[in-house]
Amino acid sequence: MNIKTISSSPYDDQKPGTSGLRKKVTVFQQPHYLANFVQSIFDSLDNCFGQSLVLGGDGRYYNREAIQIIIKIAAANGFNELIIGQGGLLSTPAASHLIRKNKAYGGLILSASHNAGGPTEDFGIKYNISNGGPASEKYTDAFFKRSLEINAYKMAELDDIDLDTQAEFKIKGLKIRIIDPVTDYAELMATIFDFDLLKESISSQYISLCFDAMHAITGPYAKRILEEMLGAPKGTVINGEPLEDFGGGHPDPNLVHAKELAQLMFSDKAPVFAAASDGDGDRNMVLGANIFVTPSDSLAIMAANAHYIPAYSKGIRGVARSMPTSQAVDRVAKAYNLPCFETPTGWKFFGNLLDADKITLCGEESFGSGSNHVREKDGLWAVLFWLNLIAKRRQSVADIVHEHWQKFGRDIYSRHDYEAVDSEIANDIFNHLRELLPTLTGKNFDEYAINYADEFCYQDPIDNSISEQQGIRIGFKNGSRIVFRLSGTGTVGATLRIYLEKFVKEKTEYQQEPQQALANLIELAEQLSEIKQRTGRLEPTVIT
Ligand code: VG1
Ligand code: CO
Repeated sequence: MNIKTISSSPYDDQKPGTSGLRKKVTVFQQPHYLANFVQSIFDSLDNCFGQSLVLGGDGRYYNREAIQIIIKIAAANGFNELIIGQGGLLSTPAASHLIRKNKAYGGLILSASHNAGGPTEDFGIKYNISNGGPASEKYTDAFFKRSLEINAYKMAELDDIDLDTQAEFKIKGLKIRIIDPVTDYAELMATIFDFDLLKESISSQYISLCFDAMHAITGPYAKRILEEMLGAPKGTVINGEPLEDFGGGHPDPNLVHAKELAQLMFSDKAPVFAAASDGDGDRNMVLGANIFVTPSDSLAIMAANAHYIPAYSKGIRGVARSMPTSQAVDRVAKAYNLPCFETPTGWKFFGNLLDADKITLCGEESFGSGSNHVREKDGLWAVLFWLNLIAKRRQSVADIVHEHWQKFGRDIYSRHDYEAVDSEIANDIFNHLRELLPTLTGKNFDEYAINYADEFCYQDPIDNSISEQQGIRIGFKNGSRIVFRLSGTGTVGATLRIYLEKFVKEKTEYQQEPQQALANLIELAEQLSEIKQRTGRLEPTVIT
Protein backbone atom coordinates (compact mmCIF):
# COMPACT_ATOMS: atom_id res chain seq x y z
CA MET A 1 0.00 0.00 0.00
CA ASN A 2 1.40 3.39 -0.94
CA ILE A 3 1.37 5.83 1.91
CA LYS A 4 1.72 9.57 1.54
CA THR A 5 2.83 11.85 4.33
CA ILE A 6 1.04 15.15 4.06
CA SER A 7 2.38 18.25 5.81
CA SER A 8 -0.03 20.36 7.78
CA SER A 9 -0.05 22.96 10.53
CA PRO A 10 -1.79 22.50 13.84
CA TYR A 11 -5.13 24.07 14.76
CA ASP A 12 -5.50 25.34 18.30
CA ASP A 13 -9.19 24.54 18.83
CA GLN A 14 -9.36 20.74 18.76
CA LYS A 15 -10.14 20.19 22.42
CA PRO A 16 -12.86 17.54 22.76
CA GLY A 17 -15.82 18.53 24.94
CA THR A 18 -18.45 16.49 26.81
CA SER A 19 -18.75 14.11 23.88
CA GLY A 20 -16.00 14.42 21.30
CA LEU A 21 -14.98 17.29 19.06
CA ARG A 22 -17.93 19.32 17.76
CA LYS A 23 -17.63 22.23 15.39
CA LYS A 24 -19.43 23.83 12.50
CA VAL A 25 -19.14 21.81 9.28
CA THR A 26 -17.26 24.75 7.77
CA VAL A 27 -14.62 24.42 10.49
CA PHE A 28 -14.20 20.70 9.73
CA GLN A 29 -13.93 21.52 6.02
CA GLN A 30 -10.84 23.67 6.52
CA PRO A 31 -7.73 22.17 4.92
CA HIS A 32 -6.41 19.17 6.91
CA TYR A 33 -8.69 19.92 9.89
CA LEU A 34 -10.34 16.52 10.20
CA ALA A 35 -7.19 14.68 9.11
CA ASN A 36 -5.09 16.45 11.75
CA PHE A 37 -7.49 15.43 14.49
CA VAL A 38 -7.77 11.82 13.37
CA GLN A 39 -3.99 11.53 13.10
CA SER A 40 -3.69 13.10 16.57
CA ILE A 41 -5.96 10.37 17.92
CA PHE A 42 -4.00 7.58 16.25
CA ASP A 43 -0.68 9.11 17.37
CA SER A 44 -1.93 9.10 20.97
CA LEU A 45 -3.00 5.46 20.95
CA ASP A 46 -0.54 2.76 21.85
CA ASN A 47 -0.27 0.86 18.63
CA CYS A 48 -2.85 0.72 15.90
CA PHE A 49 -0.90 -1.82 13.90
CA GLY A 50 -2.92 -4.90 12.95
CA GLN A 51 -5.97 -3.68 14.88
CA SER A 52 -9.58 -3.32 13.83
CA LEU A 53 -11.61 -0.13 13.94
CA VAL A 54 -15.38 0.44 13.84
CA LEU A 55 -16.49 3.41 11.78
CA GLY A 56 -19.86 5.08 11.24
CA GLY A 57 -21.95 8.11 11.94
CA ASP A 58 -25.41 9.57 12.28
CA GLY A 59 -25.63 10.39 8.57
CA ARG A 60 -25.43 14.13 8.93
CA TYR A 61 -23.92 16.39 6.27
CA TYR A 62 -20.17 15.64 5.75
CA ASN A 63 -20.51 12.09 7.15
CA ARG A 64 -19.61 10.40 3.87
CA GLU A 65 -16.67 12.66 3.02
CA ALA A 66 -15.30 12.25 6.53
CA ILE A 67 -15.52 8.46 6.35
CA GLN A 68 -13.56 8.33 3.09
CA ILE A 69 -10.83 10.50 4.63
CA ILE A 70 -10.71 8.41 7.81
CA ILE A 71 -10.50 5.12 5.89
CA LYS A 72 -7.32 6.33 4.19
CA ILE A 73 -5.73 7.62 7.38
CA ALA A 74 -6.63 4.48 9.34
CA ALA A 75 -5.15 2.28 6.60
CA ALA A 76 -1.95 4.34 6.58
CA ASN A 77 -1.65 4.04 10.35
CA GLY A 78 -1.63 0.25 10.27
CA PHE A 79 -5.21 -0.77 11.06
CA ASN A 80 -5.86 -3.98 9.17
CA GLU A 81 -9.62 -4.23 9.52
CA LEU A 82 -12.32 -1.58 9.19
CA ILE A 83 -15.91 -2.40 10.15
CA ILE A 84 -18.18 0.22 8.60
CA GLY A 85 -21.94 0.65 8.72
CA GLN A 86 -23.59 0.53 5.28
CA GLY A 87 -24.11 4.05 3.94
CA GLY A 88 -21.62 5.19 6.58
CA LEU A 89 -24.38 4.86 9.16
CA LEU A 90 -24.16 3.61 12.73
CA SER A 91 -26.04 4.77 15.77
CA THR A 92 -23.84 5.51 18.76
CA PRO A 93 -25.10 2.53 20.82
CA ALA A 94 -24.81 0.22 17.79
CA ALA A 95 -21.21 1.34 17.26
CA SER A 96 -20.49 0.67 20.92
CA HIS A 97 -21.94 -2.82 20.59
CA LEU A 98 -19.94 -3.56 17.42
CA ILE A 99 -16.69 -2.58 19.09
CA ARG A 100 -17.43 -4.96 21.95
CA LYS A 101 -18.76 -7.79 19.84
CA ASN A 102 -15.87 -7.73 17.38
CA LYS A 103 -13.27 -7.06 20.08
CA ALA A 104 -12.18 -4.09 18.00
CA TYR A 105 -9.43 -1.79 19.19
CA GLY A 106 -11.83 1.14 19.12
CA GLY A 107 -14.20 3.12 16.98
CA LEU A 108 -14.72 6.52 15.46
CA ILE A 109 -18.29 7.80 15.67
CA LEU A 110 -19.18 10.76 13.51
CA SER A 111 -21.91 12.76 15.11
CA ALA A 112 -22.81 16.00 16.77
CA SER A 113 -25.78 14.22 18.31
CA HIS A 114 -28.62 16.63 19.09
CA ASN A 115 -26.98 19.59 17.31
CA ALA A 116 -28.52 20.60 13.99
CA GLY A 117 -26.95 19.27 10.76
CA GLY A 118 -26.35 20.67 7.26
CA PRO A 119 -23.68 22.64 5.39
CA THR A 120 -23.82 25.55 7.84
CA GLU A 121 -24.58 23.50 10.95
CA ASP A 122 -22.61 21.09 13.11
CA PHE A 123 -20.41 18.05 12.67
CA GLY A 124 -18.58 16.00 15.27
CA ILE A 125 -16.22 13.11 15.85
CA LYS A 126 -15.65 10.95 18.88
CA TYR A 127 -13.24 8.13 19.65
CA ASN A 128 -14.47 5.12 21.62
CA ILE A 129 -12.08 2.69 23.26
CA SER A 130 -12.10 -1.11 23.26
CA ASN A 131 -14.76 -1.40 25.98
CA GLY A 132 -17.10 0.34 23.51
CA GLY A 133 -17.31 3.53 25.57
CA PRO A 134 -16.22 7.10 24.97
CA ALA A 135 -12.53 7.75 25.58
CA SER A 136 -11.91 9.14 29.06
CA GLU A 137 -10.31 12.52 29.74
CA LYS A 138 -6.89 10.88 29.94
CA TYR A 139 -7.25 10.07 26.22
CA THR A 140 -9.02 13.22 25.11
CA ASP A 141 -6.40 15.39 26.83
CA ALA A 142 -3.71 13.46 24.94
CA PHE A 143 -5.55 13.93 21.62
CA PHE A 144 -5.75 17.65 22.21
CA LYS A 145 -2.12 17.94 23.25
CA ARG A 146 -1.02 16.09 20.12
CA SER A 147 -3.28 18.24 17.90
CA LEU A 148 -1.41 21.36 19.06
CA GLU A 149 1.89 20.12 17.75
CA ILE A 150 1.02 17.92 14.78
CA ASN A 151 2.72 18.84 11.52
CA ALA A 152 1.86 15.95 9.22
CA TYR A 153 -0.51 13.06 8.75
CA LYS A 154 -0.41 9.82 6.83
CA MET A 155 -2.81 8.76 4.10
CA ALA A 156 -2.99 5.56 2.09
CA GLU A 157 -3.35 6.02 -1.63
CA LEU A 158 -6.72 4.32 -2.08
CA ASP A 159 -9.77 4.99 -4.21
CA ASP A 160 -12.94 5.95 -2.39
CA ILE A 161 -14.74 2.90 -1.03
CA ASP A 162 -18.31 2.02 -2.03
CA LEU A 163 -20.11 2.49 1.27
CA ASP A 164 -23.55 1.53 0.00
CA THR A 165 -23.16 -2.17 -0.70
CA GLN A 166 -22.79 -4.72 2.06
CA ALA A 167 -19.56 -6.51 1.31
CA GLU A 168 -16.38 -7.93 2.70
CA PHE A 169 -13.18 -7.41 0.74
CA LYS A 170 -9.48 -6.84 1.02
CA ILE A 171 -7.45 -4.06 -0.52
CA LYS A 172 -3.73 -4.59 -0.26
CA GLY A 173 -3.97 -6.42 3.06
CA LEU A 174 -6.63 -4.12 4.54
CA LYS A 175 -9.86 -5.95 5.27
CA ILE A 176 -12.99 -3.85 4.88
CA ARG A 177 -16.41 -5.01 6.01
CA ILE A 178 -19.44 -2.94 5.03
CA ILE A 179 -22.13 -4.32 7.30
CA ASP A 180 -25.80 -3.81 7.90
CA PRO A 181 -25.89 -1.21 10.68
CA VAL A 182 -28.96 -2.64 12.39
CA THR A 183 -28.68 -6.45 12.55
CA ASP A 184 -26.17 -6.91 15.38
CA TYR A 185 -27.86 -4.27 17.51
CA ALA A 186 -31.32 -5.73 16.95
CA GLU A 187 -30.03 -9.17 17.95
CA LEU A 188 -28.63 -7.71 21.15
CA MET A 189 -31.98 -6.11 22.03
CA ALA A 190 -33.70 -9.47 21.59
CA THR A 191 -31.41 -10.96 24.26
CA ILE A 192 -32.35 -8.25 26.79
CA PHE A 193 -36.11 -7.90 26.44
CA ASP A 194 -39.06 -10.27 26.20
CA PHE A 195 -39.71 -9.98 22.45
CA ASP A 196 -42.48 -12.61 22.51
CA LEU A 197 -44.42 -10.67 25.11
CA LEU A 198 -43.83 -7.44 23.21
CA LYS A 199 -45.02 -9.00 19.93
CA GLU A 200 -48.16 -10.25 21.61
CA SER A 201 -48.86 -6.92 23.37
CA ILE A 202 -48.35 -4.92 20.18
CA SER A 203 -50.26 -7.24 17.82
CA SER A 204 -53.23 -7.46 20.20
CA GLN A 205 -53.12 -3.65 20.27
CA TYR A 206 -52.79 -3.65 24.02
CA ILE A 207 -49.90 -1.32 23.30
CA SER A 208 -50.36 1.26 20.55
CA LEU A 209 -47.33 3.41 19.88
CA CYS A 210 -45.64 6.15 17.88
CA PHE A 211 -41.90 6.62 17.49
CA ASP A 212 -40.41 9.86 16.15
CA ALA A 213 -36.95 9.28 14.67
CA MET A 214 -36.63 12.99 13.89
CA HIS A 215 -35.06 12.22 10.48
CA ALA A 216 -31.97 10.99 12.27
CA ILE A 217 -30.16 7.68 12.66
CA THR A 218 -32.76 5.69 14.63
CA GLY A 219 -35.20 5.52 11.71
CA PRO A 220 -33.79 2.26 10.27
CA TYR A 221 -33.29 0.78 13.76
CA ALA A 222 -36.80 1.60 14.97
CA LYS A 223 -38.41 0.39 11.73
CA ARG A 224 -36.58 -2.92 11.89
CA ILE A 225 -37.19 -3.57 15.57
CA LEU A 226 -40.60 -2.02 16.22
CA GLU A 227 -42.29 -2.58 12.88
CA GLU A 228 -40.59 -5.66 11.40
CA MET A 229 -39.60 -7.67 14.45
CA LEU A 230 -42.31 -6.68 16.92
CA GLY A 231 -45.11 -6.24 14.40
CA ALA A 232 -46.10 -2.63 15.04
CA PRO A 233 -48.12 -1.27 12.11
CA LYS A 234 -46.25 0.41 9.24
CA GLY A 235 -46.13 4.11 9.95
CA THR A 236 -45.51 3.62 13.68
CA VAL A 237 -42.09 5.15 13.06
CA ILE A 238 -42.48 8.73 11.85
CA ASN A 239 -39.75 10.90 10.32
CA GLY A 240 -37.93 7.59 9.81
CA GLU A 241 -35.70 8.52 6.87
CA PRO A 242 -32.25 9.75 7.98
CA LEU A 243 -31.57 13.09 6.26
CA GLU A 244 -28.31 15.01 6.09
CA ASP A 245 -29.95 18.04 7.69
CA PHE A 246 -32.52 16.14 9.77
CA GLY A 247 -35.23 17.87 7.76
CA GLY A 248 -34.04 21.24 9.04
CA GLY A 249 -34.90 20.48 12.66
CA HIS A 250 -32.93 19.88 15.82
CA PRO A 251 -32.79 16.13 16.42
CA ASP A 252 -33.16 16.75 20.13
CA PRO A 253 -35.86 14.65 21.74
CA ASN A 254 -37.53 17.03 24.15
CA LEU A 255 -40.87 18.78 24.41
CA VAL A 256 -39.57 21.77 22.46
CA HIS A 257 -38.05 20.01 19.46
CA ALA A 258 -40.44 17.04 19.28
CA LYS A 259 -43.45 19.31 19.58
CA GLU A 260 -45.73 17.43 17.16
CA LEU A 261 -45.32 14.23 19.10
CA ALA A 262 -45.92 15.99 22.40
CA GLN A 263 -49.10 17.54 21.00
CA LEU A 264 -50.34 14.13 19.87
CA MET A 265 -49.73 12.65 23.31
CA PHE A 266 -51.76 15.34 25.01
CA SER A 267 -54.68 14.95 22.58
CA ASP A 268 -57.56 12.47 22.56
CA LYS A 269 -55.82 10.57 19.73
CA ALA A 270 -52.87 9.69 21.92
CA PRO A 271 -51.58 6.11 21.68
CA VAL A 272 -50.51 4.25 24.83
CA PHE A 273 -46.85 5.08 24.33
CA ALA A 274 -44.66 7.43 22.33
CA ALA A 275 -40.96 8.15 22.13
CA ALA A 276 -38.47 10.21 20.19
CA SER A 277 -34.74 9.91 19.84
CA ASP A 278 -31.81 12.13 18.96
CA GLY A 279 -29.36 12.54 16.06
CA ASP A 280 -27.13 9.58 16.94
CA GLY A 281 -29.71 7.39 18.69
CA ASP A 282 -28.38 7.49 22.23
CA ARG A 283 -31.14 9.59 23.79
CA ASN A 284 -34.83 9.09 24.24
CA MET A 285 -37.91 10.99 25.28
CA VAL A 286 -40.67 8.86 26.76
CA LEU A 287 -44.33 9.86 26.75
CA GLY A 288 -47.56 8.15 27.68
CA ALA A 289 -51.08 9.34 26.99
CA ASN A 290 -51.26 12.70 28.76
CA ILE A 291 -47.92 12.33 30.47
CA PHE A 292 -44.30 13.22 29.82
CA VAL A 293 -41.74 11.25 31.80
CA THR A 294 -38.78 13.37 32.86
CA PRO A 295 -35.54 11.56 32.08
CA SER A 296 -34.51 11.61 35.73
CA ASP A 297 -37.78 9.91 36.68
CA SER A 298 -37.39 7.47 33.81
CA LEU A 299 -34.04 6.32 35.22
CA ALA A 300 -35.49 5.97 38.72
CA ILE A 301 -38.48 4.01 37.44
CA MET A 302 -36.23 1.70 35.43
CA ALA A 303 -34.12 1.05 38.50
CA ALA A 304 -37.18 0.30 40.62
CA ASN A 305 -38.64 -2.03 37.98
CA ALA A 306 -35.57 -3.68 36.50
CA HIS A 307 -36.61 -7.10 37.80
CA TYR A 308 -39.49 -7.14 35.27
CA ILE A 309 -36.99 -7.19 32.40
CA PRO A 310 -35.42 -10.57 31.51
CA ALA A 311 -31.80 -9.33 31.37
CA TYR A 312 -32.04 -7.71 34.81
CA SER A 313 -34.44 -10.14 36.47
CA LYS A 314 -31.75 -11.46 38.80
CA GLY A 315 -31.16 -7.99 40.20
CA ILE A 316 -28.95 -5.03 39.42
CA ARG A 317 -25.54 -4.27 40.90
CA GLY A 318 -25.98 -0.56 41.44
CA VAL A 319 -26.96 2.67 39.72
CA ALA A 320 -25.31 5.93 38.71
CA ARG A 321 -26.49 9.31 37.55
CA SER A 322 -24.74 12.42 36.33
CA MET A 323 -24.53 15.14 38.96
CA PRO A 324 -27.24 17.45 37.54
CA THR A 325 -29.68 14.54 37.15
CA SER A 326 -32.38 14.60 39.83
CA GLN A 327 -32.01 12.56 42.98
CA ALA A 328 -35.03 10.39 42.14
CA VAL A 329 -32.82 7.36 41.45
CA ASP A 330 -30.99 7.87 44.76
CA ARG A 331 -34.28 7.28 46.57
CA VAL A 332 -34.77 3.98 44.75
CA ALA A 333 -31.20 2.94 45.50
CA LYS A 334 -31.68 3.74 49.17
CA ALA A 335 -34.93 1.76 49.36
CA TYR A 336 -33.40 -1.28 47.66
CA ASN A 337 -30.03 -0.97 49.32
CA LEU A 338 -28.17 -0.49 46.04
CA PRO A 339 -24.89 1.39 45.57
CA CYS A 340 -25.53 4.76 43.89
CA PHE A 341 -22.85 6.91 42.23
CA GLU A 342 -22.89 10.57 41.22
CA THR A 343 -20.63 11.32 38.24
CA PRO A 344 -19.87 14.38 36.13
CA THR A 345 -21.94 15.01 33.01
CA GLY A 346 -21.02 12.82 30.03
CA TRP A 347 -21.16 9.08 29.43
CA LYS A 348 -17.39 8.63 29.61
CA PHE A 349 -17.63 8.77 33.41
CA PHE A 350 -19.87 5.69 33.62
CA GLY A 351 -17.47 3.41 31.72
CA ASN A 352 -15.20 2.47 34.63
CA LEU A 353 -18.16 1.79 36.93
CA LEU A 354 -19.78 -0.44 34.32
CA ASP A 355 -16.53 -2.28 33.54
CA ALA A 356 -15.93 -2.90 37.24
CA ASP A 357 -19.50 -4.22 37.56
CA LYS A 358 -20.33 -1.64 40.22
CA ILE A 359 -23.46 -0.52 38.36
CA THR A 360 -25.96 -2.01 35.92
CA LEU A 361 -28.09 1.04 35.06
CA CYS A 362 -27.14 4.67 34.63
CA GLY A 363 -28.55 7.85 33.19
CA GLU A 364 -28.57 11.58 32.72
CA GLU A 365 -31.17 14.30 32.94
CA SER A 366 -30.54 15.09 29.27
CA PHE A 367 -32.71 12.20 28.01
CA GLY A 368 -30.00 9.54 28.10
CA SER A 369 -30.09 6.23 29.91
CA GLY A 370 -28.42 2.89 29.47
CA SER A 371 -27.11 -0.28 31.03
CA ASN A 372 -24.14 -2.60 30.98
CA HIS A 373 -25.23 -4.04 27.60
CA VAL A 374 -23.09 -1.42 25.83
CA ARG A 375 -20.93 1.48 27.01
CA GLU A 376 -23.05 4.31 25.61
CA LYS A 377 -26.45 5.63 26.43
CA ASP A 378 -29.07 3.96 24.32
CA GLY A 379 -32.32 5.52 23.14
CA LEU A 380 -34.07 2.49 21.64
CA TRP A 381 -33.03 0.32 24.55
CA ALA A 382 -34.86 2.73 26.87
CA VAL A 383 -37.92 2.63 24.61
CA LEU A 384 -37.92 -1.19 24.67
CA PHE A 385 -37.44 -1.14 28.43
CA TRP A 386 -40.58 0.98 28.82
CA LEU A 387 -42.57 -1.14 26.37
CA ASN A 388 -41.53 -4.32 28.18
CA LEU A 389 -42.52 -2.73 31.49
CA ILE A 390 -45.95 -1.66 30.24
CA ALA A 391 -46.52 -5.11 28.74
CA LYS A 392 -45.49 -6.87 31.92
CA ARG A 393 -47.20 -4.65 34.48
CA ARG A 394 -50.23 -4.12 32.26
CA GLN A 395 -50.47 -0.54 33.37
CA SER A 396 -50.38 2.76 31.54
CA VAL A 397 -47.32 5.00 31.60
CA ALA A 398 -49.23 7.47 33.79
CA ASP A 399 -50.16 4.77 36.31
CA ILE A 400 -46.60 3.50 36.50
CA VAL A 401 -45.26 7.01 37.08
CA HIS A 402 -47.92 7.96 39.63
CA GLU A 403 -47.40 4.78 41.61
CA HIS A 404 -43.70 5.50 41.63
CA TRP A 405 -44.25 8.99 43.04
CA GLN A 406 -46.56 7.61 45.68
CA LYS A 407 -43.92 5.24 46.85
CA PHE A 408 -40.82 7.43 46.58
CA GLY A 409 -42.06 11.01 46.37
CA ARG A 410 -41.48 13.20 43.31
CA ASP A 411 -38.45 15.24 42.34
CA ILE A 412 -40.05 18.00 40.30
CA TYR A 413 -37.42 18.91 37.74
CA SER A 414 -36.56 21.38 35.00
CA ARG A 415 -33.54 22.59 33.05
CA HIS A 416 -33.21 26.14 31.72
CA ASP A 417 -30.69 26.67 28.93
CA TYR A 418 -29.29 30.01 27.87
CA GLU A 419 -27.70 29.31 24.49
CA ALA A 420 -25.06 31.24 22.53
CA VAL A 421 -24.17 33.51 25.42
CA ASP A 422 -20.99 35.55 24.98
CA SER A 423 -18.21 33.32 26.40
CA GLU A 424 -16.68 36.09 28.47
CA ILE A 425 -20.01 36.92 30.09
CA ALA A 426 -20.62 33.24 30.81
CA ASN A 427 -17.21 32.91 32.46
CA ASP A 428 -17.87 36.04 34.52
CA ILE A 429 -21.12 34.53 35.77
CA PHE A 430 -19.24 31.43 36.91
CA ASN A 431 -16.51 33.43 38.57
CA HIS A 432 -19.15 35.45 40.34
CA LEU A 433 -20.87 32.27 41.53
CA ARG A 434 -17.54 30.82 42.69
CA GLU A 435 -16.96 33.92 44.79
CA LEU A 436 -20.43 33.62 46.29
CA LEU A 437 -20.09 29.94 47.23
CA PRO A 438 -18.28 30.32 50.58
CA THR A 439 -20.88 32.85 51.78
CA LEU A 440 -23.94 30.75 50.98
CA THR A 441 -24.04 27.79 53.38
CA GLY A 442 -26.52 28.42 56.19
CA LYS A 443 -28.35 31.22 54.38
CA ASN A 444 -32.16 31.12 54.17
CA PHE A 445 -34.29 32.19 51.25
CA ASP A 446 -37.92 31.75 52.41
CA GLU A 447 -38.53 28.00 52.62
CA TYR A 448 -35.09 27.33 51.13
CA ALA A 449 -32.26 26.95 53.61
CA ILE A 450 -28.89 26.30 51.98
CA ASN A 451 -27.31 23.11 53.23
CA TYR A 452 -24.19 23.17 51.06
CA ALA A 453 -22.78 25.17 48.16
CA ASP A 454 -19.79 23.86 46.25
CA GLU A 455 -18.20 23.18 42.90
CA PHE A 456 -18.45 19.51 41.96
CA CYS A 457 -15.15 17.68 41.77
CA TYR A 458 -15.20 13.96 40.94
CA GLN A 459 -12.74 11.32 41.90
CA ASP A 460 -13.24 8.19 39.86
CA PRO A 461 -13.61 5.33 42.35
CA ILE A 462 -11.87 2.87 40.03
CA ASP A 463 -8.81 4.69 38.67
CA ASN A 464 -8.82 7.59 41.17
CA SER A 465 -8.52 10.16 38.39
CA ILE A 466 -9.84 13.59 39.34
CA SER A 467 -12.11 15.82 37.26
CA GLU A 468 -12.51 19.34 38.57
CA GLN A 469 -14.98 22.16 37.93
CA GLN A 470 -17.87 19.91 36.92
CA GLY A 471 -20.65 22.31 37.88
CA ILE A 472 -21.78 24.47 40.78
CA ARG A 473 -24.20 22.86 43.22
CA ILE A 474 -26.42 24.52 45.75
CA GLY A 475 -28.24 22.03 47.94
CA PHE A 476 -31.08 22.92 50.29
CA LYS A 477 -32.13 21.35 53.57
CA ASN A 478 -35.47 20.26 52.08
CA GLY A 479 -33.71 18.21 49.38
CA SER A 480 -34.11 20.79 46.60
CA ARG A 481 -31.13 21.71 44.42
CA ILE A 482 -29.93 24.30 41.95
CA VAL A 483 -27.02 23.38 39.67
CA PHE A 484 -25.18 25.66 37.23
CA ARG A 485 -23.06 24.22 34.43
CA LEU A 486 -21.51 25.29 31.16
CA SER A 487 -22.31 22.98 28.25
CA GLY A 488 -19.44 21.15 26.58
CA THR A 489 -21.24 20.32 23.34
CA GLY A 490 -22.24 23.70 21.91
CA THR A 491 -20.48 25.26 18.94
CA VAL A 492 -21.46 28.92 19.27
CA GLY A 493 -20.42 30.98 22.32
CA ALA A 494 -21.32 29.40 25.65
CA THR A 495 -24.46 27.57 26.70
CA LEU A 496 -25.32 28.05 30.32
CA ARG A 497 -27.48 25.42 31.92
CA ILE A 498 -29.45 25.88 35.13
CA TYR A 499 -30.82 22.65 36.59
CA LEU A 500 -33.60 22.91 39.15
CA GLU A 501 -35.22 20.31 41.33
CA LYS A 502 -37.64 20.26 44.22
CA PHE A 503 -38.62 17.22 46.22
CA VAL A 504 -42.28 16.77 47.24
CA LYS A 505 -43.70 13.94 49.30
CA GLU A 506 -47.38 14.73 49.57
CA LYS A 507 -49.84 13.37 47.06
CA THR A 508 -51.50 16.78 46.76
CA GLU A 509 -48.23 18.26 45.50
CA TYR A 510 -47.45 15.69 42.77
CA GLN A 511 -49.59 17.17 40.07
CA GLN A 512 -48.08 20.63 40.12
CA GLU A 513 -46.85 22.11 36.86
CA PRO A 514 -43.03 22.08 37.13
CA GLN A 515 -42.40 25.74 36.21
CA GLN A 516 -44.91 26.85 38.82
CA ALA A 517 -43.69 24.47 41.48
CA LEU A 518 -40.12 25.60 40.83
CA ALA A 519 -40.90 29.32 40.49
CA ASN A 520 -39.17 30.36 43.73
CA LEU A 521 -36.10 28.28 42.99
CA ILE A 522 -35.92 29.68 39.46
CA GLU A 523 -36.03 33.20 40.84
CA LEU A 524 -33.35 32.39 43.38
CA ALA A 525 -31.12 30.86 40.70
CA GLU A 526 -31.49 33.96 38.56
CA GLN A 527 -30.85 36.22 41.52
CA LEU A 528 -27.70 34.38 42.60
CA SER A 529 -26.23 34.15 39.10
CA GLU A 530 -27.37 37.62 37.98
CA ILE A 531 -27.94 35.91 34.66
CA LYS A 532 -30.54 38.31 33.31
CA GLN A 533 -28.61 41.50 34.08
CA ARG A 534 -25.35 40.04 32.86
CA THR A 535 -26.63 38.52 29.60
CA GLY A 536 -29.45 40.95 28.89
CA ARG A 537 -31.65 37.93 28.21
CA LEU A 538 -35.25 38.07 29.37
CA GLU A 539 -35.73 34.33 29.44
CA PRO A 540 -33.99 31.00 28.74
CA THR A 541 -33.61 29.86 25.11
CA VAL A 542 -34.93 26.36 25.89
CA ILE A 543 -36.78 25.02 28.90
CA THR A 544 -37.02 21.26 29.29
C1 VG1 B 1 -24.96 17.32 26.79
C2 VG1 B 1 -25.76 16.71 27.92
C3 VG1 B 1 -25.01 15.54 28.53
C4 VG1 B 1 -24.69 14.51 27.42
C5 VG1 B 1 -23.95 15.20 26.30
C6 VG1 B 1 -23.71 14.28 25.13
O1 VG1 B 1 -23.73 17.81 27.29
O2 VG1 B 1 -26.04 17.68 28.90
O3 VG1 B 1 -25.77 14.97 29.56
O4 VG1 B 1 -23.92 13.48 27.93
O5 VG1 B 1 -24.70 16.32 25.82
O6 VG1 B 1 -24.89 13.71 24.69
P1 VG1 B 1 -23.47 19.34 27.65
O7 VG1 B 1 -22.01 19.40 28.01
O8 VG1 B 1 -23.85 20.12 26.45
O9 VG1 B 1 -24.37 19.65 28.79
V1 VG1 B 1 -25.14 13.46 23.07
O10 VG1 B 1 -26.57 12.66 22.94
O11 VG1 B 1 -24.91 14.94 22.50
O12 VG1 B 1 -23.83 12.47 22.55
CO1 CO C 1 -26.74 11.77 21.26
